[in-house]
Amino acid sequence: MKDIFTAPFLSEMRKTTANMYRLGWDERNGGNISYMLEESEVAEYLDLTRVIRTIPIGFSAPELIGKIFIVTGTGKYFKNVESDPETNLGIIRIADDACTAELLWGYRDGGKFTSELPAHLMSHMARLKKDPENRVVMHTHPTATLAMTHVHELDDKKFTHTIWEMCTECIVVFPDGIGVLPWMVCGNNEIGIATAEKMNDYRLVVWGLHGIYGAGKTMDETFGLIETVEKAAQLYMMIAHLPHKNTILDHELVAVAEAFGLTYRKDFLNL
Ligand code: 2HA
Ligand code: ZN
Repeated sequence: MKDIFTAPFLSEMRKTTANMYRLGWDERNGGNISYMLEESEVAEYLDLTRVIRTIPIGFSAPELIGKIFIVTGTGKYFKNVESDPETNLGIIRIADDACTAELLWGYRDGGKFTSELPAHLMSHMARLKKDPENRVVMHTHPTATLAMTHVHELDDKKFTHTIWEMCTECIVVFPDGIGVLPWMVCGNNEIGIATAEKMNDYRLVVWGLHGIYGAGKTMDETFGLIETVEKAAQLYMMIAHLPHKNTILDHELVAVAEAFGLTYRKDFLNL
């Protein structure tokens, strides 16, 4: 059996959480990541018949029975994942009853997975229906994106349109747009269901006055989606209060989307 501290998926979690912390997106225990792993890759490092303990997940995830995830811990700080992954992360498998997580590694201090597990697993279920290769769900509190939710209408079309207008790359990176939820209480099944509903249409879901969710095939792709929204939101917060001399016009957004051969939300433009 190989040493789990050499596993590529563990080093991806360590590097990504450290990077996000340094960007100032994940203050204190803010943010959480779940990353679906192949059974065969985990079996190189862990005895999959050895369950440390079981933890109820509080809802039923039948489509995820047997699936294995590495997940950040509740109350844990992204700042500390790099130096102590075994306390701040856990590897869980969804048990045959669909409502229990079997802990295979981690949460060494008796902890458990993020309070946002419902939004994560429900989002995984929604995205896997659209893209069987989806692996990552990431939640974070990027500063400008959050600032923008204070001053911009919380509407899928209007929010996406403003972000697309900020820089040419945006429509190329997320031609499917951004879903936006109003302020809601976090950490429960209700916000999980609302997030997953948006994930039927989008890989990005903004939580008004809270943060953002991204979903993708790899850690890089998912991080890149959120990073691009955050860059555009930074631009918006720099220019929103200034007289606008130039913008990317809707027919120009069409030209970009068509030049790149994208399937995009044409209904989000005012043509
Ligand atoms: O885990 O970000 O939404 C802390 C949070 C809750
Ligand atoms: Zn949060």
